[in-house]
Amino acid sequence: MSNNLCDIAVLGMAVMGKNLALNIADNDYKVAIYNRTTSKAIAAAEENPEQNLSLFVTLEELVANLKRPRKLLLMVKAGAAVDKLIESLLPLLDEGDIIMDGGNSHFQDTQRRFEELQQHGIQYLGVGVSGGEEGARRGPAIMPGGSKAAYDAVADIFEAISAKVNDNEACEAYMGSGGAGHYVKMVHNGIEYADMEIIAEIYSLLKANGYSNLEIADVFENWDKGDLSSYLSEITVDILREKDLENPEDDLLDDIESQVGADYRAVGADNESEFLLDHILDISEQKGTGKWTNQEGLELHVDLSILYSGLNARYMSAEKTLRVKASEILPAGVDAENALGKQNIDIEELGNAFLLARLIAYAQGFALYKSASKAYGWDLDYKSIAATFRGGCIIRSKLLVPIMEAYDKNPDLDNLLLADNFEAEISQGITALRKLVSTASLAGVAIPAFSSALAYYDSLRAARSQANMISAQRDYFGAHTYRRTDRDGVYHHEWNDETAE
Ligand code: NBP
Repeated sequence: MSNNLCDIAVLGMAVMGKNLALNIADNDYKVAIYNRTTSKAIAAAEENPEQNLSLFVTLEELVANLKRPRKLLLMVKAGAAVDKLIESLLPLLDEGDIIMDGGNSHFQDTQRRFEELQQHGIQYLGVGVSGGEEGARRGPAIMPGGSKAAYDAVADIFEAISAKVNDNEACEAYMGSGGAGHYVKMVHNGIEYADMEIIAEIYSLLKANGYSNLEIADVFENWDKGDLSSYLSEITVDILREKDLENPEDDLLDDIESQVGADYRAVGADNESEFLLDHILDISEQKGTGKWTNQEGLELHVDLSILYSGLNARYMSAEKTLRVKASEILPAGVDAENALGKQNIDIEELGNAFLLARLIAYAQGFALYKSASKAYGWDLDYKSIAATFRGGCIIRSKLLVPIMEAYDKNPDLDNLLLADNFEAEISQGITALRKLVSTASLAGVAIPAFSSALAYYDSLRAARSQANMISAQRDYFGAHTYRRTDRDGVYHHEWNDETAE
């Protein structure tokens, strides 16, 4: 009888759950599948008859058909659905059974569930999974956190299904206790927002300076052969070369029309273009993990300006009608004739600025890891995080290899930019970054991620900052006190007898 029991259950047969279940089954595990709406689970099983999938209609049947300790991977919508499903499962499980949440849950929810389930003797893992549908099916990056004993019990499955790099190195690793896994995944997404924005800004700047879509694709393709190689650059090349669809889906267009108004939709677009990209509305959506990352930056006092630029750019993009209106009112204040043109762009320098901006985005993300590790007592392993990102996930890039090396040399590095193996990237990139920010500024093209990268860099290298003025102002209007450079202690100065408060 026990030979027929399943190794693991996957609950939730939407895009991610179905593809992960198939991936696990590919690796010779017997997978029990379940979906609240049974028809979707039936469809998943019928579409894949050759796979090692066993469908169960009720949670009772599902649980009864699992090997012990039972292993249940929840792949349902993040939020209330996870709590509801755990609540339904709890009476059916025994001490030592393992629940894993592979969705994009907020790390604090994961921490709470981890602690609550510990009281019931249930082992809990919050599992960050990156790579979208294709990653789930062929090999995602996996970032589990929570019970270490539970991780040890499922590590062989994660290792088998994860993306592999080099000579079969698995892109998965235990990240730490409680919500550590979901935290690592959350910040991954924050870095993803930044990297996407950096690429979009290069596209926008090149386009404004007269480059065609195909020329921009060639630029990214050439960069991708060297140190700038990354998944996001690769897909950018494909996107730039994609021709327009012959039959746009009318129902989708109607939906967008109700958001922004038909008159505004195509303003600024090249309506004659043969390329799909030129017909895509310039409003980008977001699902929340980028926002959570930035909220954590605020909470833990970490400068995430490039990551925040990526998020803000999406918020600003949603203001389409306002932007169209403002474009007619606000002067650019530039001599457009001189400011724009291919002669203003040096592609090699642009590539150097790109690499440095990407490095600074990683530096900000990893600075958040460092603060979080201390604040939440996780003992995060930064080298292992970088290693996990090398395959399967959206931010996989060649730059992760020197990042790993930097943390290998010094696991407690203060800031990635201070690692000596980035001296070349920094010395080649910094002047290029300055020129890029000036060129874009003189052309009136917004490149907030690059501008933030430069401001972060210069703020970081300022041995004496402007904060003495802020402290003086605070003491002036609010008697908030200040410290001195020449002696210890806290001081207040009577700046002006008429000062209120
Ligand atoms: P969705 O996030 O769209 O969730 C749909 C699934 O949740 C369906 O199976 C649905 O069942 C189930 N569900 C809901 Br909604 N409420 C439920 C409840 N109360 N009890 C039981 N099941 C419930 O699915 P997804 O896009 O596959 O993503 C799954 C998770 O993975 C999410 O947390 C997502 O953020 C994360 N993720 C997604 C991606 C991606 O590229 N899509 C990448 C990485 C991570 P039903 O069929 O009965 O409605």
